[in-house]
Amino acid sequence: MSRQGRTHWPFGGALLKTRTHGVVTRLFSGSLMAVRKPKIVVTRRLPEPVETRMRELFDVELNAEDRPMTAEELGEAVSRADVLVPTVTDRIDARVLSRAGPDLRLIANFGAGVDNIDVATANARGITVTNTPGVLTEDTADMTMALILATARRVVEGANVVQAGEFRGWSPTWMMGRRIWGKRLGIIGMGRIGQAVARRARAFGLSVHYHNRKPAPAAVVDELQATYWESLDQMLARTDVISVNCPHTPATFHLLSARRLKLLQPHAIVVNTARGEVIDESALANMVARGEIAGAGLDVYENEPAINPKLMKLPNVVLLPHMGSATVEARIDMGEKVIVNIKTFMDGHRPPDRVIPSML
Ligand code: 8YV
Repeated sequence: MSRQGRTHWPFGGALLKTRTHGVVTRLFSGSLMAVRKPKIVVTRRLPEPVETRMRELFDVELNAEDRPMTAEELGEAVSRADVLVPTVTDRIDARVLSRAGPDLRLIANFGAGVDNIDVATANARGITVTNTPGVLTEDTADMTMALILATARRVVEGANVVQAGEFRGWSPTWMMGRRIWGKRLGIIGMGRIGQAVARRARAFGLSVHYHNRKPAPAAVVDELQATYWESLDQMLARTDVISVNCPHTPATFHLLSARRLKLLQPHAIVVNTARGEVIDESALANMVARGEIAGAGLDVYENEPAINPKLMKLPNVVLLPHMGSATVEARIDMGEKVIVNIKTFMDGHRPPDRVIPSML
């Protein structure tokens, strides 16, 4: 759709157009006559310092109630905003985007994953999309290790026994889990988070194996002593712990399909802190229930917040409520990134975290 005749935004020096309605924004040879603060709609509650800064910088609509918006409300939001700040809980699909108003030029996602946004449709409508990579890497990797340890060593099961007042004393054969030291970790997706998981895993005595679209840079391979498996099938059959760390894209949907899960050894455990859609959740639940896979540690689910009821009944799974990046530090840094992306875009520059279709 042509954007001619629309307010041109970001504001780019001499190229600026004058708005004929509302607040006038115009620069002449760098001199500011009047600046309209951009209208930002934020779909969820963000950490307080982030909201405070947004209030100072922008004409911002915040969501004090923190209630996820309906598709209808998202449609209304894009029809009146210059910038939308959504999160993983908002589905910004072609239908929502069809209601985008003439001023919507940027979707600054609060989150690294952008599978909640139809980026191709947004771009085709002249809307830039940004995300927040890099600042949640270490925390998500920590949570991955926490799930590996908790699943292999039955941490939640043990804690539940104590909390229920059922600890009757030590026994040589009680609460035995599986050692992780000396085992093989198979990482699916060797991006920032995959590498951060590998670094931690090495310190825990695991050897690092990975499957990726292409081999990691030589320096990374050297540092992590990582073995590349071009064939995911072969890696699955030869590793003890599988960690999903790739984004959800059309190519990775059900990458761990029922067929591939069957390649795992029965003592293997599967951990996922990336996106639920990468695993066939129902097949995983059935196989763990039948003892064909030893256990699973999951932070994400195919149909969040719904979780396959079968999984909820199994003692050898650890289930977390999508909290991989839930540290005060990461969430403030993510907000800071959103602000930098918006500000840079407004200033007429390419925002640092622009998502381009070839990344997906
Ligand atoms: C975020 C995440 O909490 O950034 C991501 O991709 O999965 C999470 O850690 C969430 O996406 C926020 O929108």
